[in-house]
Amino acid sequence: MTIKTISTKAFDDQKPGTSGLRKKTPVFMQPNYLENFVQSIFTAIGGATGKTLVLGGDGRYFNDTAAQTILRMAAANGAKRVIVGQNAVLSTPAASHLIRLYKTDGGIIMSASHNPGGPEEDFGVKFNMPNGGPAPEAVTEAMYAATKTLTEYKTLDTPDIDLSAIGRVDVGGMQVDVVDPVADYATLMESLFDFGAIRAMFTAGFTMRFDAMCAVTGPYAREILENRLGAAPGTVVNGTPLPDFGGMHPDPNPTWAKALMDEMFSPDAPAFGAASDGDGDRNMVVGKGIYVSPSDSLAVLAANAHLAPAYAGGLKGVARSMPTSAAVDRVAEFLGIKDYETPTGWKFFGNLLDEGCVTICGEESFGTGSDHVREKDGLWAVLLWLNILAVRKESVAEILKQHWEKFGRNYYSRHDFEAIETAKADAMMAELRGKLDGLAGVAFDHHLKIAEADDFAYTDPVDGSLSQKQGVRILFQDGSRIVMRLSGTGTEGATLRLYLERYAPGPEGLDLDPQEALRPVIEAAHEIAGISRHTGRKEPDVIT
Ligand code: G16
Repeated sequence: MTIKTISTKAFDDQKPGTSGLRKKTPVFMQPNYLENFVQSIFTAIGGATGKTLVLGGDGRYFNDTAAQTILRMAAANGAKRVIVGQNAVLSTPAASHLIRLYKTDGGIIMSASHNPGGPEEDFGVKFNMPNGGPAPEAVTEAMYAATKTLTEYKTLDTPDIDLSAIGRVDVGGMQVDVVDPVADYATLMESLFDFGAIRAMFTAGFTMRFDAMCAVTGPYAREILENRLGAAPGTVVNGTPLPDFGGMHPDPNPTWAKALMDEMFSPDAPAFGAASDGDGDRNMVVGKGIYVSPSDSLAVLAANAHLAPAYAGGLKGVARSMPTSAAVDRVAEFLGIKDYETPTGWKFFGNLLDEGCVTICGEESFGTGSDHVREKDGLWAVLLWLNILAVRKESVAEILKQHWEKFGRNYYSRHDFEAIETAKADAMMAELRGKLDGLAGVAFDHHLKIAEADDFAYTDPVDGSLSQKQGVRILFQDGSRIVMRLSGTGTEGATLRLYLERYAPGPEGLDLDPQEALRPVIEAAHEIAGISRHTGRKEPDVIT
């Protein structure tokens, strides 16, 4: 086994987005593309020499080949040990847990999350820090800087490593530990929740459906829900991970998890439904005949978390991304705990969790999690819901109804306009930013009047770092809100995300259709931003 130093040329498009570097798979498969980025990760973290890392991915196409490349490079760069999931598979929350459990120097996760997988679809790579969380902006900027000046990378001349068998192998002096991807994570979940109460609920006939969308969560969900908690065999569907996710778009929302939605709105729906995404960090929750928006799910979880053993002592605080609805703010106010508003991206929660400022975090993009790891965690959210249902012995619909009666309802929706020509999307955002200063006082139909408008900037309360241009906010006098930003996870053109919110204090008007309740806000957004004038689009591609 000899270390080889390979000459390479820098690529100019390796700037990490909201969550690592995501590109079309053929882009990642170009000679040296993955290698350049991995070498740049090592540069950004001060080299790999003597380090212990975790490695795993969501099993999508190219996951296995990329894992071999990364292991060779880690060995050639002097890493001491790599803990890798069997067959190079780990869900993102499980990887975060392993990084923390084994006190490693971080980990590399191969995933493009909720984006489709396959030879012509998407692939991605991100680095998580020793705290288990996604690299903060300062580190991703350092990676990007390294990609621009890179001239060579190191690799090891060695055959493929057998990652199918659990155990230890030596690769050029580096220890490779192949571990069961599920075991440690399942044990962690068992330590957080009242498995006895949930098991008793299933024994008493409680029914649920979990759609793993042919992605990484299948084996985790089968082990935890069916084996450990006694849910009926077949509760988990699409439970076998496939390299192309069986052609599914593993994004758990009403559009892409349509089969689950149809089942949950059918006459013989189970009591509870959930879906997870490509790498297992997102979740969608549905009750019998009722969809739970991610922002509402966060609020309900925060209000009821004390019913689960891990959170029985109360929450230190909560955090949500700026575009997420303010529903959780009302819960925080009621509980008398602090509530933080961060930019989009789980990485912004890391410092707050590490400093013990918050216990639970969430995002409108189907992400919820707690301080048990430093990633959002799809199955965790499902288990917390199950724990709450087991204790309250009420349906999802009853719990939501009571929540809205107590706190009022933040009607909320996100409209996505996908694959817009980048130049057109940029022009629209530039025009919008240019007129923000003059928007206060502008009035629309239905008594909507703008109170203020700005471009969200965030100063991290822990390390003082400043993140600017994180999304345009238009705030109305009645508490309604429009947020617009371009996605940082897409791989094709630009995706405009339009976030819409309106608060209904109740007791009247709590059970409207969200799109109807939001109509005046939607119309105002189109008028202000000129979406169809700029993009030619009138209707969104996805509504969540
Ligand atoms: C990632 C981030 C999330 C973020 C989401 C949407 O999720 O981890 O924090 O909310 O992207 O980002 P954007 O609106 O920029 O597309 P995931 O599940 O893709 O890793």
